[in-house]
Amino acid sequence: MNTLIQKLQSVKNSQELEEIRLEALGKKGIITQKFSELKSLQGEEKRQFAQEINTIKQEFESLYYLKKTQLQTQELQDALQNEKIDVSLFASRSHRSLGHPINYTKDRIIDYFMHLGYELCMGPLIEDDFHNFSALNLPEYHPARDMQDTFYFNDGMLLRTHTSPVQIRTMQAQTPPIKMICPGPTFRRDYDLTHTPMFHQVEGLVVDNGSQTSFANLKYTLQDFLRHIFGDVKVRFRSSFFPFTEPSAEVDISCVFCKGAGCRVCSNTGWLEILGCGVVDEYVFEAVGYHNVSGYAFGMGIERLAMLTCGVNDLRSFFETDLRVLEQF
Ligand code: 2NM
Repeated sequence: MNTLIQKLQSVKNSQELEEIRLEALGKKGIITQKFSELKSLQGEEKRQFAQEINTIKQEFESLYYLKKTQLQTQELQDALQNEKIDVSLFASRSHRSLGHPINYTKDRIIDYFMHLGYELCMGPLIEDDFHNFSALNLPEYHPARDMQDTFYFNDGMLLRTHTSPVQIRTMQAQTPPIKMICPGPTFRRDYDLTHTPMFHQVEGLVVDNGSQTSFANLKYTLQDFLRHIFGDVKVRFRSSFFPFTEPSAEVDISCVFCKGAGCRVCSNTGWLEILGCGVVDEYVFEAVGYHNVSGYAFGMGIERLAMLTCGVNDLRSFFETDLRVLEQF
């Protein structure tokens, strides 16, 4: 018994402790065996022996639990010491990334408008004719509705060709004032060097009661937005046409590569076309049941912005999931 206590006092780790516990209290342990000797004893002798071994057992157990706590505390301290991670160390360069350029660019656009209080809205990718076309003043004979450009399902539903249906849905569900942006994938039957059947858009919409919004508000917002994304660039508004806005404009920035001098990227014009915008046509407001309101909207393709800001010159490299390309971001 005394050797057990001695051993217990000099244990160095949990494993040794467990070995000694089994030596004493296991099935064939010394103390366990003493208890089985009780069977062969009687009366006063049995009582005394029982008392003796119970005392021994208690003595062993109390020392055992003391040791156990000490060792556990010690082992935890050791683990904390040895498994410490230096969080100030730099991670390996190859494992740091801004993410996919499309997402990175999308997030930068969203960030800008959310700071201005725009609500982030999303909607279905599979749309009906009303939300994707009719409500946007795209009449039945309009070329954009042609089978050439739109993916149709057998039941007349379609893959949205722009994110504008989200704005129609938001206007139907809310009342002015509205300030929203809707990012997301859009689909058109187009596939060549500069078009993929799936591409991404961000569109914005502002609606307020009466005539509280103006083209000047739109112009200021987009000018500030473009300088936020591209830095110190010139911005110009060119008169244009969209079925859902009047007046409409396309917005160019001075070429970020040649600074306006003329190069291959800007086809020697010195300008890059970045987005479309306009004052929302009264027809659209009628379609969603709005009266006596005014508003403006804008839309842009994320791929084009990503190509210009991330230095990507082939649209297809966004969709090939080639790690050698993606690792560069
Ligand atoms: C553009 C250009 C101009 C636009 C308009 C609307 C809506 F729903 F409010 F009528 N959504 N998006 C719009 C206007 C989009 O993208 C080039």
